[in-house]
Amino acid sequence: MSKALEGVKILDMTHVQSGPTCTQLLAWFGADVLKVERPGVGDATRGQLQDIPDVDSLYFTMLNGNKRSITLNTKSDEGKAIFTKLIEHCDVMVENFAPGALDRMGFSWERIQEINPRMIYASVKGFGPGPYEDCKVYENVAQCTGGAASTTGELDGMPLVTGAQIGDSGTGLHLALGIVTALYQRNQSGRGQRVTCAMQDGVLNLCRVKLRDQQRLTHGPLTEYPQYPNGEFGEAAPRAGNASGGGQPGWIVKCKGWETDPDAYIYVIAQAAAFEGLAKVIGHEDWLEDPEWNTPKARLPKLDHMFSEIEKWTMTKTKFEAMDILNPLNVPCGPILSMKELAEEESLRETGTVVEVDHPERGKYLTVGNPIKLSDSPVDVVRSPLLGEHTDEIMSELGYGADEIAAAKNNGAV
Ligand code: CAO
Repeated sequence: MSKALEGVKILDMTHVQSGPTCTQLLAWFGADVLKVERPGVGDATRGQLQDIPDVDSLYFTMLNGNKRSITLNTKSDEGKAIFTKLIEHCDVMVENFAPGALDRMGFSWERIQEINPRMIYASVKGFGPGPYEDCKVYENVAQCTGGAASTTGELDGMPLVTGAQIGDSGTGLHLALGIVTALYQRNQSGRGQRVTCAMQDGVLNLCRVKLRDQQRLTHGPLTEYPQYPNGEFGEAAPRAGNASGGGQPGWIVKCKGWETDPDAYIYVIAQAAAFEGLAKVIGHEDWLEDPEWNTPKARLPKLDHMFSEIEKWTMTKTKFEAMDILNPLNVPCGPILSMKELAEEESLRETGTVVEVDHPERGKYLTVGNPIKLSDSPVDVVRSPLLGEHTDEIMSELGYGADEIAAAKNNGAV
């Protein structure tokens, strides 16, 4: 069966996380991704957080599957000539260098268009045009500058970053959408275009509901926040602990074993439609007749007490038992699953969301496969390439003969 992006060639100049997540997704959809890396060095993540000495790290291998690697010094004259050929040869170029790095190499957007007017040139930067446009940015900086940190954390605690890589992988996802959209438009226009995603913008997009709340705040307190009605609201949308934020009261409560297992918790949403079943199962049938409890409005000022009563019940069950009992009652809930549990979860293996691949130097490792499932475009998750593994192969596809490849190696261009 063919794949959705078969025939699309990607010149992948990305490194670290944000760019590589984008190009890995495109590779899973069938694009031929040529990862360009500095000779002898490669993507810095190959050597970061190494768990096995001198073997490509999981940081690298889990972000660079299904790609081919060519080493190329794009700052040498010979390297620039080869790079120019790559620009002619490819449909899309993706990069996430510090601002201005490609211009400094001599490849401005204007120059790229001269070489290949059909080229789609996609970039991730920390910030869009404005006061911070020249700054280098990593994940947590984006979480802080995009609004996630100020709205995450305990009510009276400091701002918190989240383990979900919304700055890097989130922006990579945004960029991938921009690229396929530009490819679609190119079918009609015949022209390439510039696609840019700023990490600050990507995080803010994912925090859209918090900007919603910021504006609601000017019209009165946010009644679904735990600060209401007993606490105080300041001028900005506050942190809300584990409150659900969607107008349905929700919280994380302890389950059996919480004293020793840091993940023995479950998230429970006490929405009105399922309240009767929930009240009965936790032994609070009395709430159903009591005007102090039997409407969402009456419960709102005492959600703390309500969740502590729910918790008394969940503490008598494991998180999975609680899930099995609450789900048939239509109570939305979810156990706090650890990475260990997710890695071992059979159903995720069956859907290809968690995949085991074999690497010639590290052996078997787990990776997260493609979370986006297309019925007509199957995904085969393939291990990441070794540094420069496909240099010869790609050079010959560009038309270089064996002697020219050997010469390029001798002078350090590849
Ligand atoms: N041949 C020759 N030179 C190369 C090369 C190659 N194949 N590949 C990269 N280089 C050069 C670049 O041209 C750059 O040189 P100059 O500084 O002379 O222009 C240099 O290597 C380093 O690139 P960099 O500045 O991007 O790398 P860094 O480690 O200093 O910064 C990062 C890393 C991520 C902070 C920065 O790239 C950045 O801000 N990127 C945009 C935002 C982003 O994607 N951040 C997410 C990263 S994941 O958390």
